[in-house]
Amino acid sequence: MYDSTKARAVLAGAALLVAAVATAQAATVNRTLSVRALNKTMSDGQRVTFWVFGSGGMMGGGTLPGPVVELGVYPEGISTTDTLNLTLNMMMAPQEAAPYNGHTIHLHGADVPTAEDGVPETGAPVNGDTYTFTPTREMAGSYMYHCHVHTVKHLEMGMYGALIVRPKDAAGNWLNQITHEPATAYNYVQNYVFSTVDPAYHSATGDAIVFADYNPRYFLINGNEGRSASAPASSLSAARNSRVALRLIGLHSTNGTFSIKDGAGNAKPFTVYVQDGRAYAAPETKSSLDISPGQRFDIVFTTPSTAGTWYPQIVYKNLRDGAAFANGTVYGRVTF
Ligand SMILES: [Cu+2]
Repeated sequence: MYDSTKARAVLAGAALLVAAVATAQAATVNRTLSVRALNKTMSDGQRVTFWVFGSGGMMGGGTLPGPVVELGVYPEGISTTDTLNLTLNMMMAPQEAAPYNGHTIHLHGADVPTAEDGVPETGAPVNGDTYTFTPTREMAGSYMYHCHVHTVKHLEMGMYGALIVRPKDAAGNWLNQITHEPATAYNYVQNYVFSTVDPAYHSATGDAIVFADYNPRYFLINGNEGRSASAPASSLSAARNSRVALRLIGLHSTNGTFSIKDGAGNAKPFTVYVQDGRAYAAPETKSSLDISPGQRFDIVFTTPSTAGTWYPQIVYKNLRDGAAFANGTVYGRVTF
């Protein structure tokens, strides 16, 4: 005979268990970033001073780009969510002269209260703060953080990093997917942070005339020049017939066209699942993608069944006329 009392008790017990798991899994991610000077010798022998974010404490170093910050979001039906508390430590931070001294963290593309937006013009403190961000599950994808003081200068000084909103399962484990949609699953993932450098900006201060004209000389992926296919900015060794996800994050101050080419120069297809932190209703398969400053695209491609090498690459282009910059192509590499 069917025991409805027992069935109800089992259901109630299951509901309690789900509630307990859901409460336990939400994470508060506390990260502290500091600002440090970083000297880098470029491919032409010139030394450029960057300002970069780092995770270190008082004397800790910084990296170009800054540390990757990851935040989890949960499957449908679970109401809790991770919260990021990102604190900017201003101890020993290198500074521009007044009135553009100070630094902030702007969580680009994230939906945050105005006071946490890191924009000095709307009242954000420029001497250190804690920036709070709680994403919803619809926000899975790639974002960026950067300093919003004297924006183009501080940004291209190196004050940026990747902010990744990643799906978790119901138990709180990371999923190797772009979103909760299983079609976005990957075997390998890499960030491709795009940026450009006009060294004149690095020494100019205040309202110098140099800021009227942006003339980049160095072109980067993940802080590296990668000027030829044989000396790529980023490389990955992947299995054949596997799925590779690239998180394309536009922190450059120019235009850029991204593609993936084989050794013979033929463009290979890839599928865009998420743009600017929002999933496409219908994923789009492309062989070329224009990426403007501030844009992000989460893409996946499948490696072939035969051995070879493909070259994800970006051609940086002038904002004014769309002309490709000399030496403005930066290569990545995927071998399989
Ligand atoms: Cu700054």
